[in-house]
Amino acid sequence: MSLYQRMFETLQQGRRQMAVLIDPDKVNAKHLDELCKRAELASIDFFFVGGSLITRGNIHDTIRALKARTHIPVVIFPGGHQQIDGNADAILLLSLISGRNPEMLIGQHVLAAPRLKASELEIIPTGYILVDGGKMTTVQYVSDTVPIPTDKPEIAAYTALAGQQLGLKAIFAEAGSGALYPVPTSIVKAIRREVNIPIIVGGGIRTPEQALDLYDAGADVLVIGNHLENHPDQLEILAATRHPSARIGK
Ligand code: 1GP
Repeated sequence: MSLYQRMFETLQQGRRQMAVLIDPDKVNAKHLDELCKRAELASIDFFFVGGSLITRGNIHDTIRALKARTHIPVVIFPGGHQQIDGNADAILLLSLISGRNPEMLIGQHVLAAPRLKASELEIIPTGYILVDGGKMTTVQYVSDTVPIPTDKPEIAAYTALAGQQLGLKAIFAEAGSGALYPVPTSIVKAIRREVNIPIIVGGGIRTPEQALDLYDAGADVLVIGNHLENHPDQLEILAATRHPSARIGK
């Protein structure tokens, strides 16, 4: 069964999923060891690997290191066509549909196409939607696109619907790494009303309450990066929000 089928069937069963995002610039072997151990214990669903701007790190080394340490599927979350690596299990082939920058809508994809064809990577065509997260994030700057304002859920919803109508297989609503606040629940709810493909949400998620609210709003997969880089000990408590009983006892 493909990773996408598994993601889709899991959401149809009403089960929530979580991905830990690894930024190759910010990990070392010790950190990766700890995250992999904690992620295995917490049965994290995916590792996402990539970044809008990688300066010091090497994504290929990071993917190899992850594959050597864990059985959790490794999914490339690419900032550009250079980040393709056939050693991963799958790639979110992102088209930045909230923006109007042709390079991010189709340009990078043309450059990526021959290497993707030659690889055995599972391709998950994904509509990438940037939403304002309270500050200018790297993805916003590097992609040269304007995020959707937080008080415009209808724009986000119809952008997502257009993505689904174009045949995209998932929607990724993104506030940007290190955003001051995550994608608002009003936006996730509006997207949920319009699409029946998986909704991935990331950027600025730090607390179990934020995670629970986003799942309740309709998110299928939450992505957490920054916060776990600084607080790997929080992985278990964040992972527990996938379970419906997580609010009990609060
Ligand atoms: C960024 O959505 C991811 O692309 C994760 O964001 O690093 O803020 O958790 P954070």
